[in-house]
Order: sequence, then structure tokens, then C-alpha cells
Amino acid sequence: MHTHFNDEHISAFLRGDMRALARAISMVEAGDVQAEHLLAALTREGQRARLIGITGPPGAGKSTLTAKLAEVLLDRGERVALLLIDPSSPFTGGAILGDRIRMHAISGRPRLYIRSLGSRGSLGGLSRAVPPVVQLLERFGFDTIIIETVGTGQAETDVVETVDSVVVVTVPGLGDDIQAMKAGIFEIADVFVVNKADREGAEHAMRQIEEALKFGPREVPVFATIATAGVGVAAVLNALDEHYQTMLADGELTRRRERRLRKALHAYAASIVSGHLATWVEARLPRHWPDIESGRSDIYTCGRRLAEEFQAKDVKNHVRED
Ligand SMILES: Nc1nc2c(ncn2[C@@H]2O[C@H](COP(=O)(O)OP(=O)(O)O)[C@@H](O)[C@H]2O)c(=O)[nH]1
Ligand SMILES: [Mg+2]
Repeated sequence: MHTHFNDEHISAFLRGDMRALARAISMVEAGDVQAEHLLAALTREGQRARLIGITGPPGAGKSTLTAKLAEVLLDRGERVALLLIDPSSPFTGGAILGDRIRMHAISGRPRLYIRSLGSRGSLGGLSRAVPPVVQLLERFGFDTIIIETVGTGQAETDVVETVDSVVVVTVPGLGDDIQAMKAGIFEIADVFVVNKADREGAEHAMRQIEEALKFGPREVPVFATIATAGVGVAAVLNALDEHYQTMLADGELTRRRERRLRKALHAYAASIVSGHLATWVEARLPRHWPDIESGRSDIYTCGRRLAEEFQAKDVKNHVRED
């Protein structure tokens, strides 16, 4: 799919036209090569957003909490973008039905943009589409970007690692299954939330989490919330503000940003090289295949030879270009 952009699209984007933003994100999501040129055309120095990740099991109340946090930020006069990531959903573009209901109270507010990213259409996986989408949102001029993602798989953990602060949301009633929560989730949390505190067992869940966090590398505050009623939301945002200020002061913010940009840079460069390599290997495979097939050679020997030949060819090409 090739969606073209032009000067009009660029100036609409820079003017703050959200339809231009939506079109730009669709291009990135589709893996359109034009998106590279578009991002290059939209380069803006010094435009930085604060990135908050919200993760946790499905149904924990992440979207409800996200909407409440966004509401407070909007009331402060901030420009807010919500990126809802659901790898299990085939829907992309607008918000999916359930989320639309959760976001109902704030949808339509000026200075707010809501976008869902599903599994369909995102070439090379969701986690690869997120960094350039975030760059687009930063360049559009949002102050805060909240990324919601289901915390169940590696791809989601990757996404969560691409933000400044991570909020892990859980609910009471998981009981002793708290240990069954992905162990890694305790390490990535900057703020822990036990939502649905109107349900039985919230106290118990908080104690269990605090116990588990004792073994962690840093101090992580734990809050009880009732997201549907907005209870505890201000405290969570306070903790996030504090965490952000601390990171600003001690350089951790710069370190995290550097880490995520490097990671995205490596991933993108690697995807380009690996595409070339795959084509190259396919073209040479017929020559090596009989040896592998018959057992005269093996995949390691042959794989290494192909990789070395590819590198040698690449070096030769570059010498010629220089
Ligand atoms: N009782 C109760 N229900 C809640 C609370 N927060 C969210 N819910 C409900 O839990 C369901 C899932 O919420 P949602 O925000 O979509 O969860 P997500 O899947 O983590 O994004 C919805 O029906 C919400 O209305 C809460 O604090 N208490
Ligand atoms: Mg949700």
C-alpha cells in the first residue's frame, strides 16, 4: 500500500490538523516506505513529550484509568495523546468499541488524540511500529503520551520499555496467583496500582505486591484505585509527576530516552539488513542446497559461509561507493 504525502499534508500536520496526524500514523503502521520520508520532513528539534506506559492483565481497568489520568492532564491544559495497543485485536485506526465506551467521557475534547493499534497491518510487529508512531506524536506537539498495552507477552513488555514511566495495574482476587504474574513485571514497574479497590481483597493484594516489590531494585509506590469512580487517580498522577521530576534531576530520563532510541534505531537498521540478507540467501541457496540436503554440509557451516560472503560483498560495495 502506498499512501502518498505532499507539502499540503506536511503543513496540515505542522498546523495541528489531527486528520493529517492520523494519516501519517496509518502510513507508519502499514510499513509504507513513504513514512520514512514523511518523518524526515517532519523533523523538529527539541520537541519532547512525556511518555507514560500503562500495562497489566486484560480487564484490570487500564483503559478506564488511562481515561481518568488523561482527564486530569487535559484539565491542566496539556495536550494529550492516548495510544491503545492491543496485539490480539485485528482493529486499527479508531478506538475499538469497548475502549470507545471507556473513553466516552473525554472523547471529543480538544487537545486530545486517541488511537488504537491492533495486530493487523503493522508490518514487522507492533513493537516496531510504536517508536516511529511515538515520534510522530512528539512532533505533533503532545505534552503527554499514554501508551496502554496488555501485559502478557514479550512484545508488550518491549513496548512498555519504550516509555519514561511504567504503571502496572492489577486487581484484587488474583489471590496467591500474584506470583504467577510475569516476574518481569515487578522489575519494569515505576508505580503499582491495585485497581477495583471496591472489591474484596484489595488490602491483601496491596500487601502481597509490597512484599514482592521489597526484593526489587528500587522503591516503587503502590496505590489502590477505583478507576470507574476516579478514586485514587490523583495520587497515581502525583506519583508519576514525582517520578518524572526525580528522573529529570538525576539524569535517568536522558538515559531511558537514549536507551529507547538506540533500541529502535538498531531494530530498524537490523530489519533493513535482514531483508537484504534474506533475498541474498534465497538467491544463493540452490547452489548450497544439495550439500545441506544430502548431509555433506550442515546449516551452521553453510549459514556462516553465506553470512561471511554477504558481509564481504557489502564491504566491497561500500568501498566502491566511498
Ligand atoms: N468494580 C470496578 N470495575 C472497574 C474498575 N475499573 C474498571 N472497571 C471495569 O472493568 C472492566 C474493564 O475495564 P477496562 O478499563 O476496559 O480494562 P482494560 O482491559 O485493562 O483496559 C470495565 O467494565 C470497567 O468498567 C473499578 O475500579 N472497579
Ligand atoms: Mg483496555
